[in-house]
Amino acid sequence: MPELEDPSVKILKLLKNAGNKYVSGEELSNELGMSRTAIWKRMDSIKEEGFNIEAVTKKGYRLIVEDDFSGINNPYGKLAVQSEIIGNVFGQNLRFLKETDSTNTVLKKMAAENAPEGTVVLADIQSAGRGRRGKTWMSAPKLGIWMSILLRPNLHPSSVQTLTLAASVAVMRVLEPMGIKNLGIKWPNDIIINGKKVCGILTELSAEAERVEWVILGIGLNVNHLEPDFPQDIASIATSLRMCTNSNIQLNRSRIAANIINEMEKVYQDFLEKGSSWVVEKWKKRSITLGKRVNIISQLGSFGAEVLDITAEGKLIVRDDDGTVREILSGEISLR
Ligand code: BTX
Repeated sequence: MPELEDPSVKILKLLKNAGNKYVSGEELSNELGMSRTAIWKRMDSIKEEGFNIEAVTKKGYRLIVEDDFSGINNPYGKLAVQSEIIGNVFGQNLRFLKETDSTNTVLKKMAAENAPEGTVVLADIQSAGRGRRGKTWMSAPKLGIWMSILLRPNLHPSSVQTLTLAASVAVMRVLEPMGIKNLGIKWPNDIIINGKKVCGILTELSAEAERVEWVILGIGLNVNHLEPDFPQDIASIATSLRMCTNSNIQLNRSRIAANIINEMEKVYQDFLEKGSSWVVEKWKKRSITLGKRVNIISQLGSFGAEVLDITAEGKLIVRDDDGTVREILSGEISLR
């Protein structure tokens, strides 16, 4: 069951909706069914997160919003993210950590303690971000979105790869309206801009033989990095949204994170209703891998091949240089 909406989130939503106008204490008190003193106390938690709220006698409260898409006056925190959530499930239970080792590790523990579907963990600083197969995910402090989402689908473990594809489709839907050129998905889960990785997805699961217990989608998105913010060894292969939008101001991580949570809820619902083939179709439209000649490192070894298609389970169908057609479940590919 989703948790009840935090009154501070509701207040923040009402203030945001009012734009630059004042909302009276009475109006807030009626909307929330709380006393005016209780409302006044809630304002502190909102201010603590970095929001600038003006209180004027006889007029009420007003949220002072600076430039809409700049990060400077757009705090990054639990209330900031939750006030942009539109669905009923994903992100209702949200833990925002100033600092942690890995959001996936935190959420795994919560999953074992019965956290509900749609639980989200976000961290501003992630000291030990993990990639696939023991690799490291560089999580520059305070610059990216380091987020994990918990799912409890009633699925066979073999369908989980499709959820990874679904997550990359959800992230793409958030980035597409930002006007970024040369944006696409590289199999299975890298989001690439101009040949460089902007987002990686790490899917972890716990399952019995026939049924999944939980799936964690770990999403790492480089947002406000400038080139020097990447360590030397990945600077040539990594990029950020800010670098690709040529923005001289910081992008609003709270809104982008919430948009991803919102899109993930929609894509997940569609996947459950319409099935894997629906996700795969959406994924294919955005793929930069299909039809390409690639080098593959997989459980079948390293070889060159041409990518023919992808199955409903998310396996890549390739024709190797000897002409043999093979299916690859997991691995690394690089475009030739
Ligand atoms: P991956 O195995 O596909 O990618 C890891 C590889 O990507 C690294 O070996 C390195 O070459 C490159 N890389 C490392 N950091 C970055 C970066 N910031 N930007 C671009 N390229 C990079 C991808 O694994 C899965 C990443 C998931 C990260 C999220 S963050 C929230 C959650 N918590 C956690 O510990 N992991 C996930």
